[in-house]
Amino acid sequence: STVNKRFNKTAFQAAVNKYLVTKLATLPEQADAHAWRLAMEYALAETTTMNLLATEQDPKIKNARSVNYLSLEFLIGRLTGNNLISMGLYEEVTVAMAEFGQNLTDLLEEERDPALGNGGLGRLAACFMDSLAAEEYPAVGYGLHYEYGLFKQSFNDGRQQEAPDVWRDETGYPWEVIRPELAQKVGFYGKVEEYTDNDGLNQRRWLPGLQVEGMAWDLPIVGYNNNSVYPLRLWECRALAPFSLERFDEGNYVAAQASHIQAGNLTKVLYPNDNHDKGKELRLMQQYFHCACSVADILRRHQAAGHSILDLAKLESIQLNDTHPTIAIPELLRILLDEHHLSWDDAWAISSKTFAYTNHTLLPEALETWGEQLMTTLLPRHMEIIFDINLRLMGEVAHKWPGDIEKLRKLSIIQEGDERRVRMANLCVASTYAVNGVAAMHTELVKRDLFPEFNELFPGRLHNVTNGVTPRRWLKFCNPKLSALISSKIGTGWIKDLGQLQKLEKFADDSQFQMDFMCVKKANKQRLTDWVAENMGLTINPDAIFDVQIKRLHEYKRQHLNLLHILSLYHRLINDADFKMQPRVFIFASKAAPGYELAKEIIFAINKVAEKINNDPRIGDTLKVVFIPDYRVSLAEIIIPAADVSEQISTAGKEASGTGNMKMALNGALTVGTMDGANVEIREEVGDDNIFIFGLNVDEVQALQAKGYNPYDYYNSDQLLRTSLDLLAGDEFTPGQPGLLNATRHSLLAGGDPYLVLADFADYVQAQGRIDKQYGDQKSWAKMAILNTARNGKFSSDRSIRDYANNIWQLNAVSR
Ligand code: 26Q
Repeated sequence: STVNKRFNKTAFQAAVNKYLVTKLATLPEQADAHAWRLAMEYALAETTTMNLLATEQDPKIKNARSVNYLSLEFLIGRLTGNNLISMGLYEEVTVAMAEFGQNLTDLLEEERDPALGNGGLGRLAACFMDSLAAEEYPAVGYGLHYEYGLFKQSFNDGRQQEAPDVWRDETGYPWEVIRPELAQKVGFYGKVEEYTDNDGLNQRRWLPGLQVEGMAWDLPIVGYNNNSVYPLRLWECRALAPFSLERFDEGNYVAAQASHIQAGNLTKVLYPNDNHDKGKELRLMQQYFHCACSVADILRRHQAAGHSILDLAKLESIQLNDTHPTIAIPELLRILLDEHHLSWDDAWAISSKTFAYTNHTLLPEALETWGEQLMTTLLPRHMEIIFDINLRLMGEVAHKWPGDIEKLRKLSIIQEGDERRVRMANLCVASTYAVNGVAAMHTELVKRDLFPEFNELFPGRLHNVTNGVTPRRWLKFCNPKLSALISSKIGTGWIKDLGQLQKLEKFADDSQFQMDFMCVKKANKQRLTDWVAENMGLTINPDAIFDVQIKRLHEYKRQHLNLLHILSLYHRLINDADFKMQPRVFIFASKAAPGYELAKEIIFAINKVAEKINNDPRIGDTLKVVFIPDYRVSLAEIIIPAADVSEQISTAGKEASGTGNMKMALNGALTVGTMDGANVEIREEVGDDNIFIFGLNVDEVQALQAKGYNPYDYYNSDQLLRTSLDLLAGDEFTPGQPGLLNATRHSLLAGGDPYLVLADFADYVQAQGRIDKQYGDQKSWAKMAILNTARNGKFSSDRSIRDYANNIWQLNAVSR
């Protein structure tokens, strides 16, 4: 039976009134927007919580194969608007709240973003949960209930300032529900003991020196237009009170004591590093805490449904979102070996058929390794098991390549050196049944450059699953005007079947449709213009080209290449009377990891250049630079629909996929990009005429670096480049303080320019020139923009999830 009833406005309003009083201790006459919003969310959450439980209890679900998505990050963004759309209640609730004198749009603007992720990887996990629920593939998302999400960013004289992100209200977060009966205990430290069991068999067991509690919080992931609600289960770490130590020796007691305060706070804060591994003990503790709680919960569900532990791999698949939850593998093995007393072969057969791993990066500095010392101290039994896995792996390697020491060294899970380290990616490839890259090109590079030997040793294990984005949030919800226009032409089927957007192709030459499409774009640009005026006190021209680069700040993403182009335009506008260009607004939004000095310097440089250009009377409206602070999901929802140009300019071979590229193309922006990540597939879909590709490809990048790259070769021979870069050397943008922006310039010259910014500069400037020219022809620009919307249906996360379900998880949808 279905829990979804037709919307009962009177009952809903009564529930809102009830929560105003019982949860918020206020009355309708006194309530402010904040209280109204919370009461509304509590009222709506009644339905999602009931559906969550009904889905969980459904025998069809209990007996179906399901996937468990393990991720340290779920960058979900605001839930209310999205849930209203999925529940099909947007219009109804607009009316019901209006009768209280409350405007739904304003109420939705009141919600803070749960920023429980850094960037692409975390947002991908959120899109995947949305698509799992939409496609009704039985699923549980497992993550951490951070008290503080990614830091809030502000600028102080152009420099990034970080402040803690408090995403939960003092009264709680209406969409989440605490599940005390699902709480778990998690151990750390201690020792491994050998003992003889009742059958006289030698066994090993771990006696932790410290225990903490994992409390479960469920967020409802509401299936679009169906009755399925799956949990996103987030674990919160709590100190076990009273301080309880089972068995310990003197040394471990002290270690445990010292860590106790920390341990009680394990889930206080999300690590703000993106694509960089800072091997901190607390981070490893977070990872193990997440894995221990999640694996225990998976086994609990499996056994509560009456299934045998021996059938685990038949019913459950565990997807590891990067290597961050890798310790789930030795954790499952530990439970199978030490608690269920399975043989190694039986335990391994189950574990290695249960886990699959997604790789999101080739950057060496982002590949996780953990020191043996730390691992042994924190997780002594897991370290033993990792050595056991490696012993067998090395046996296989020696069998395949007899006498080949080099192969052993490359494939070993243990990296030898001053201190031995555990390579988490090697552990994953050796211990899972499927490994995937996140875009076609990335997967090829994983096979060719990262794991060629593994690819030979385990043929067929490496797959590609190209990333995608949810069309509900990234088109229907964030761009209501374009959604309405699309639906007026091709109906609403595209919302669940994004490939249907290709039906728009036949309107690409239709003058009326072109005008309507550009009219929607203009309205979205006006919305962003108003936002910038209101929040930043800056005036921009909505008729200018909106050129957008929104993503984490990283050298490989090359925001400084964008900056160099801006400097070249500034220079030419001032010094070349013949130089003409279409008015352009360059829009940045980006956070830098707090410890990434150069990234913060690049933010500072962009802000200082912006300040000067925006106030230069010689420039006027022609060139503006806006760095919008505190980039987050809800800001992306305003910027993306307003983008004309999408900057995807990473050094070829460095961006695994990108997903912002998909979002902007889908919303009718034209991409200027390198042959990197999913840009390659976007080009394949839209055709060479509808995208601006520039720069070295990955083979050329590798060849140039092999022969010895020298940035001065470019600096000395390209006058525009030299002039642009040298603008950063003086006090042009920092009056009276010459050299303040030198860090960025230095990194590109004496610093060696590791990401080949100078090598790609000239071609980038050319591509930008083509864009400028193209925009002058509004009709043909409109056509190209329409074709971008029409031809990017491939990049729905529904398609990604079906690829996973069919090729990796062997999962069937279960409709309720
Ligand atoms: C690791 C160890 C310690 C602390 C932090 C980390 C850490 C945290 C986050 C390492 C990496 C990340 C995030 C990586 C990430 O976002 N990668 C992006 O994943 C997207 C989804 O597949 C791709 O589209 C992007 O290309 C990729 O950069």
